Amino acid sequence: MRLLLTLAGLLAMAAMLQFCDGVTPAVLGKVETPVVLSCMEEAKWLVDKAYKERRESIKQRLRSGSASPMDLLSYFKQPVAATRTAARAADYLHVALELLERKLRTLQPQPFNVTDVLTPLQLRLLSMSSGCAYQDVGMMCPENDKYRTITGHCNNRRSPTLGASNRAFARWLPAEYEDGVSLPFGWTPGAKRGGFPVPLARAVSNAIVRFPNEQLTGDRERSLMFMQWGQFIDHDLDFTPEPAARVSFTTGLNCETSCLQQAPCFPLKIPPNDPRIKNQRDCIPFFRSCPACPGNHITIRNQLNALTSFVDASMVYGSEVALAQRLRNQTNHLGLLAVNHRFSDHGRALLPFDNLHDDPCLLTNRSARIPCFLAGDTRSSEMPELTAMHTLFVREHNRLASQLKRLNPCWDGEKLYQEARKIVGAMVQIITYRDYLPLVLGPGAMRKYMPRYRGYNDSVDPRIANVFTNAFRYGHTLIQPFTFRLDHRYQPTGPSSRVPLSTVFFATWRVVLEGGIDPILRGLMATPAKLNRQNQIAVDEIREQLFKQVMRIGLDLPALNMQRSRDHGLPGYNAWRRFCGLPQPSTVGELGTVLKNLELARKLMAQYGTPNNIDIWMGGVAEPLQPGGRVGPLLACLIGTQFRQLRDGDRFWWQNQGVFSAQQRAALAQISLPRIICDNTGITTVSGNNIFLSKIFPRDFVNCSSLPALDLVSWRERA
Ligand code: XRV
Ligand code: BMA
Repeated sequence: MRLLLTLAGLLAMAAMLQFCDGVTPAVLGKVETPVVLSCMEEAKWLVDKAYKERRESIKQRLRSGSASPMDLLSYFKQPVAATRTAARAADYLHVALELLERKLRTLQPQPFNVTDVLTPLQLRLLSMSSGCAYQDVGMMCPENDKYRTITGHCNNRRSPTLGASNRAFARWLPAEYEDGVSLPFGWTPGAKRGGFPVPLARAVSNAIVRFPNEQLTGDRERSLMFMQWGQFIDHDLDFTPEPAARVSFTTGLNCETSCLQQAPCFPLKIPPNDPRIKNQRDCIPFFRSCPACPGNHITIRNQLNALTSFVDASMVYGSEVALAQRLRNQTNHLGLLAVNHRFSDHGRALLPFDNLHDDPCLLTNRSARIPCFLAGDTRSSEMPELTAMHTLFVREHNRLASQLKRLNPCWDGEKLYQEARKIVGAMVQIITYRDYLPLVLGPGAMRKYMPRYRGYNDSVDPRIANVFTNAFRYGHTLIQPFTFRLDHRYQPTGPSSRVPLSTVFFATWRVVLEGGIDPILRGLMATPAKLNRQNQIAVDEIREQLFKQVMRIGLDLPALNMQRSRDHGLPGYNAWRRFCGLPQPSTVGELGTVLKNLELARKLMAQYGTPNNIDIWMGGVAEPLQPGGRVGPLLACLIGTQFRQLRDGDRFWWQNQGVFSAQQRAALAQISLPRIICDNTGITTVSGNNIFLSKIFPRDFVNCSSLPALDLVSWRERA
């Protein structure tokens, strides 16, 4: 019904459009400004209506007890207010442009670019009326700031929004969309990419990623903690929000239950002879990431980073002021983070619970009634190993705040909080750059991409690149199919010592009721990571059964990675090889040489037809590993480049002049992740250095007493 009204409106407005003749379809003509503004009015009405209906319908179903797990997941996908505001402004703008384009298309069937039709003034008007422009005004940065802001604003004084939360990703290469501006490759059936058909992401996953899991190879030189640190710091760097209103704005279709492909849904189609999903009309649900507000004149779709880009422990403290406040203990002046009041872990703190009206964690064990945890990042309950890391760092913050209080009895709660937060941020930086990255990149790429630190450079862009959000998912190749839990002698803890991963997603009850975080941390230290081999890329627990307890169907994480890269308009394998100065294979033989594996090259060519089109995640993880590293040359370049920018473009980098005193830096250089575990758990025997390397108990393990504790004397302030 709505569509008909819209079409009637269209025809009326079409009369106002004048078209130029010309060879360039881009220069269609001028649209009257009132038409542009009426599209914005209509867009706002549609978007608000969709959000409202969504809320109502979930409330209704919650009341009647018929809400599906998917409803709940999507309802709480955007728990933070500024993310919602940023996403809705962009929604207004995109729907308005979509409406305008439809109007024009009825009169002009040839392909054209809607934004080329609008004058700069009209684009500006749209930007203002959507709320997008508002985000850029009134940013004053303090002159003498001792601490990072929660949102990352003002880290870069010349360009205060660089690295701030709820801003668009950086683009290192121009986006590539099927229609040039917004639609992902694979959207239109039969449409080609550079002359070749686009394979189904699930088909690529089936053909290249799938392997008999009994053959899984353990990594002799990496612990499972190496995998876990990757996810933990990824959640410090980026989170891409998805629409909260998961109904198509322009038609009212519900895309959770339906497999129709209509914005914002981009469900993964099922190929013939799928090993698991026999009904080819079924799909794997997929929600396109929220579009970001466009920058000045740039109207090609980009996506939002809800987090601060900096390595600043924002997964502990939050990336928005309101959340950061909620995470603090407000009842006293000790600078503490809030902890759980209902449960403790053998007397030690657990994360506070979130007060979601209803939440996915409850669905993993209906009788246990343990909700999701609240942390600085919304994904803290996704798996118990991740929850253990969040818990560890909240305890470390509170330990540091208490010690600082003892050294400086006059410090108030704010000072204690900020100083402890500053130390925790430095710890995350040190563990990441000293211990973790060298084992990701290997010594060669480490030298190349991470030369010695030479001070803050305000012309380095510290934003997360859109491609990094996909490239860093290389870590999925390290995931074991189980959560491992070990007792104080590093022995399995009985029946629940080795539980399949598919039964731990969102299972906070396993942390609260099955022994706390110590057995999990021991499991991470004393179990090898999975080794990424070219015929053993990712396990079926994440390829067939991801989130199956809380979704209507098990998800395929590798396939989602590929679909996501198309959703984000990321260029293909060879474009990124060129970006990195690496040779670009064009034939199966050349690809075989690059991959050092002709059979794999043949399989990839059978899927994609050309190396150009290989999705970045797939091409990246297919490459042979760097000597001493766990990624190939392409991912080493993308990951190395990103982390260098996060270091050199961070004014609060722990080694930058004036951030810490020389004595404080010397003390900080002694910290280690195993020592943090010693200080905050009941664990007394831990990995020696490097925690990401060692994994055989007792050979690679040491007593806590042999590891230096952080000496805080240089934090004592003279009165
Ligand atoms: C919530 C849970 C999001 C919002 F309020 C509660 C979640 N959530 N948790 C995990 C979503 C996920 C899935 C997910 C998305 C990830 N899990 N691990 N890394 C992830 N990255 C995502 N973007
Ligand atoms: C606060 C309050 C207090 C409690 C304190 C412990 O959040 O809940 O009741 O004593 O934590 O530090």
